[in-house]
Amino acid sequence: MAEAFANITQTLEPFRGVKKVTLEEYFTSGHRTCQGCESALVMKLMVKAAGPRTIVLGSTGCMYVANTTYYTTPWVVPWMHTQLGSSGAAALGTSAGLKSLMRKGKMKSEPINVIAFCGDGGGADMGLNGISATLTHKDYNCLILMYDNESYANTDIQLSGSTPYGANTTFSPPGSVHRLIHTRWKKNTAGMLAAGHPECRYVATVDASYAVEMMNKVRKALSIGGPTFIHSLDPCPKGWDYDPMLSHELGELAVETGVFPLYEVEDGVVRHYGKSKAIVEGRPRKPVREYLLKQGRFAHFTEEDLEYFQAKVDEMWNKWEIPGVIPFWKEGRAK
Ligand SMILES: Cc1ncc(C[n+]2csc(CCOP(=O)(O)OP(=O)(O)O)c2C)c(N)n1
Ligand code: SF4
Ligand SMILES: [Mg+2]
Repeated sequence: MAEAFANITQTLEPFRGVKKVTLEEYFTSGHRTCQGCESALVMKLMVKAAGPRTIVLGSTGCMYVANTTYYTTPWVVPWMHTQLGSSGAAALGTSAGLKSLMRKGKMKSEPINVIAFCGDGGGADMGLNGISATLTHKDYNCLILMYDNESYANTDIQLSGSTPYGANTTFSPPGSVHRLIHTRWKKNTAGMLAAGHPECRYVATVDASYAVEMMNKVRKALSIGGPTFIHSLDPCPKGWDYDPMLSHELGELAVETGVFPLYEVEDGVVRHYGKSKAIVEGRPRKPVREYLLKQGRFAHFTEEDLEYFQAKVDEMWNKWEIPGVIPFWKEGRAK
């Protein structure tokens, strides 16, 4: 009997519209994130989508520090902190531990969701090796969700491999001698993980401005079986330097300008979503300046910087093997 649960997941049907979303909350009051923090919303939606029989592991960062002040916590489900860079190990270890305890009959056999989240510093940089290893272990059900606020935010907005080109961070302040200190293009984390892990059945990008779609991708990731990965783009009023009331709008603009494509890769098949799908089918993208110039971290950009940023985003849509996902093109193909 216990063996029967060895790799079975919960059945989590997609929410068919916002009115069908469950009312129960598993991430409630008791945190102290900044006003307008999109990552806090991501936590709330992530665990709402997962439901009560869920364990959440959180790597060091804003979503650990600001969510677990001494004697208070917003988490209603079991939650544990894991070291920065350890989300992969935490996900795999917890999943393996549960499986072992159930097999030995030491706990009731039932499918329990395991979610480990990490920031972009903890996921795209420091913990990339552990996430990669976990995505090769097809016998363990777990989801790693990377909330990407595009900096090491908790330690005062330092540059990460996920920080966009040219952004002003505490490690890359614009100056009179060098206007742009950060001149590297942002890592393509979801595309890289999807392309390189044949045992991983599901990788997706999400944006909490499209909340139902986001929750349904979490539900699919948890119920498909095996290790899965979701990359969430999270506007951060403090790090991106904008009025907190603009979080939702910036999330939409990231998609409408084509800066952050929404897609999933399920069993090797790519599916673009929502406005990203419309862009693939020919809808014009909004100019990236509409997104960038709403944020103080790009206030030092000149026309030349805006044009460069636009050209790089154009390249992603017009030249990549799979628009917004796979960045190669065949030798000899027109550039
Ligand atoms: C091994 C290690 N190095 C450095 C730190 C200090 N530190 C704590 S939180 C943090 C930022 C993490 O950034 P990210 O993963 O992007 O999460 P965010 O703070 O942006 O939410 C850092 C560098 C640490 N806790 N552990
Ligand atoms: S710094 Fe950014 S990610 Fe951290 S709590 Fe504030 S808004 Fe959220
Ligand atoms: Mg971060």
